[in-house]
Formats: sequence, C-alpha cells, structure tokens
Amino acid sequence: EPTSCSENHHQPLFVDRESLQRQIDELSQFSDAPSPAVTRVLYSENDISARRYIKDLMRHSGLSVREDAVGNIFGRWEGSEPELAGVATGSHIDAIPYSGKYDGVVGVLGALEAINMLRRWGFQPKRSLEVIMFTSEEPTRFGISCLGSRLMAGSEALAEALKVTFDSQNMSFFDAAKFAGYANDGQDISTVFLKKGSYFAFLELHIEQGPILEEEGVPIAIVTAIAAPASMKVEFKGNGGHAGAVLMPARNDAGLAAAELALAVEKHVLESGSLDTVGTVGIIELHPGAVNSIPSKSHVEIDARDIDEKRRNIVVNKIRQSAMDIATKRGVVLSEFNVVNQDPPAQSDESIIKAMANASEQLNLNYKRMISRAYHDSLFMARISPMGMIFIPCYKGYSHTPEEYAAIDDIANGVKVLALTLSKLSLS
Ligand code: HGY
Ligand code: MN
Ligand code: MN
Ligand code: MN
Repeated sequence: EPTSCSENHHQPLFVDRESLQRQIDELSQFSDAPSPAVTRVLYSENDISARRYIKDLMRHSGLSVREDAVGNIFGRWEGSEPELAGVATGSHIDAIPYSGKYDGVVGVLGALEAINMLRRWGFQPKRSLEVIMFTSEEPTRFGISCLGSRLMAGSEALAEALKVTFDSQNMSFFDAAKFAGYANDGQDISTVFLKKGSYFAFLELHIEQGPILEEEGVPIAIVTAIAAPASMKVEFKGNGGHAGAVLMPARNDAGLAAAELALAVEKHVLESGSLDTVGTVGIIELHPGAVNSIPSKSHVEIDARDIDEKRRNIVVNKIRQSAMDIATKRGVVLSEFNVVNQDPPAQSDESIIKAMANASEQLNLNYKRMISRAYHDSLFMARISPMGMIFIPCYKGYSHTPEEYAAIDDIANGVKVLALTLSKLSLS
C-alpha cells in the first residue's frame, strides 16, 4: 500500500475527493463552449465522448454496463439476490448552452464514487445496485425535457412524437440517435419502457440550484416533492416588409406580438396569487432577423412551473388565451401554440425520505426538507419507482451559468448520505 494513503482512506466512509474533483474537471472538458462554461448537447461529438468517459468509469467501478435504444446508460453491481428489484441512483451529464459543470454531473460521478466507497468498505449488496446516466435531461436539442427518463417511465406519446421530431438544423431525432450509435432497432424504442416496480427505489443526488442551503449553512436537503413543469412553443406569422416603407397602421409585426406575449406571461404568473408560480421566456427568435425588416415570423418558447399543478395549469390556459388575443389585436396569425409538456408534480417516497434522514443523522449532518423547484429525471422515475432526492448547497444558488459551483466537501457529504442510503435500501 503506498504510504501516501492517509489512514482515513480505510475508514468506511472515505470519499476520494481529489479523484472525484478531477473527474468533474475532466468531464467538463467535453464541451462546445470554452471553460469555465459547459455546453454538452444530446448526441453531439462532445456528448458521445463524455458518454465514453462515463462508461469507462462505470467499468472501473466494477459495474456491468448496458445502454438502451436512446442511450440511457446503466452500470449494474449484481446483488446476492439479483431476482429482487434493485436500487438505482443517477442523474444526467448533458448541459444547456453556456452552463456549469455540476448540474447533473454531481449525481452521476457522485453515484460512482458512492459505489467505490461501498466497495472499499467491503459492502455486499443484496438488491443489485445500479447507476443510471439518463439521456437528455435538458430540453436543449429537441425541446423535450427528461427525454430518456420520460421514455423509461413509459411515455408512448413521446415514443410516437419522436418519429416526427427534428432539431433546429432539421436533423431528425432518429438520425441524431443513429449518429451516436443508438436506435439500432429503428423507430421502435418501446424497449426503453420500464415496468412499474422495476426498481425498489430510485435516488438522485443533485446541487440545490437555489441559495437556501448555502444561506442557512445546512449541508443536506431531503427533497419532499418536485414542482410541476410545463413548456410551450408559440409561433406568430405576419406580412413582414420594409422597415422604412411600411407605415405603422399597415403593419402586423410578429416580433411585437412575441414581445407582448412575453410580458403577458409575466403578468399571468405574477397574478397567480403565489410566489411559487414562475414563468420564463427563454427563447424569442425573429425572422428574418434583419434590423431593417419587419419580423414576418416569431418563435417563442415559454417555461411555466408551480408546486401546485392546478395553479400552473391556470397560467398555461391564460397564456394560450393571451396568444390568441394578441394575434387578433395585431392582425398576425397564431400559426402554432404547442404545449410541449405539462407534467404533474412528483412526491418523494416517505420511506426513502426516512432512510435519507437516518443516514444524515448517522453522519452527524444537519439536514432540512425542501421542495425542488427545478425538475429532474426523478420526476419521471417517480412514476415507476419510489423516489427520493438529496440536495447539496451550491454557490449563491447559481446554476445553468458558468459560475455554477459546489465545494468538494459539500459534494462529499452528499456522496456519503447517498452511499449509506443505498446500502440500507439494498439490504432491505
Ligand atoms: O430546468 C430544470 O429544471 C432542469 O435543471 N433541467
Ligand atoms: Mn490505502
Ligand atoms: Mn439543468
Ligand atoms: Mn439537472
């Protein structure tokens, strides 16, 4: 044994911080944006390289690796009773443009370090343990959030929709999947669907993506529920024309229709009666996109969420109504109003919450219960398995930005709680 190993290397709950940090840094290099930003889009060259990196780490952790038809990756540690439903944990490694290197990644690399810890400890699983890297949690390329976990949860509607889904470069989903080496059975991806009860439990470790834990100095949050996300794609069409020659009364400006709809989103959200309702217009594209040409087409993408599903649906309906009213008032055509997803919230499983609380207490880690306002693959895994999430603090709550940061000691705390909870659930 090299003498450099510090004694605590043999403590059961030793987290190899430097190798975990090194992996986080190495993984962040597979990016279409210059460091410290990370852009890693589904089935891109960098996504394919990052997937290879994760599969190598899974094998190094002694896991047997399989991939499904859309590229969800499963690393399995067979238990002594492999016929029992296993215990799974995981997250995503895709990253929206110019974001950070911890969102999702902490729940994949941290899960592998939790497996390494249990092995070092000499742990023997009864229920098999699985680390899952989900395909495309982010909606970046095809506008569909949690694409991999939504399919695993059995969404026939999504499996159908993917047959007519194209990215902004007009590449079809299945051509992109084939480019990355997936979808070898053609468009039949029903093999991705998992049956309810496939897992005894599903856990996800993730950065909070909010400021509460850091502000309150609490190292661990146990998530009790995940808010209900919805997203919409809207298009307006007008006649366009010359910015100088067409007088104002003669215009039907698709760009102004988009701008008015964005303000309408803000109005309906603020009028919901609750601080828990949020709305974002993250994409507005104007065509032809010339300073001296009246926009003849506008493309707007809207994200609306709330921990209360009914309140969220009222906002979605008001946004739809505003889009129609604005089109009439401005004489433009509402050529598309597409609710891409309108998902219910998910509740964490009480027994998993308890197991996480026990693990935190055993580790002398203070914790608090919290609702996740961000969505995660856990939102869909909750449809086929009891679910639980562990949050760790992140710097000022920053996320989806290059400033996203989580301290390795905070990550190590999350990994320890995850490892202990996995071991308990595996033996139950
Ligand atoms: O948008 C979200 O909530 C997640 O981080 N993709
Ligand atoms: Mn040693
Ligand atoms: Mn994210
Ligand atoms: Mn995430």
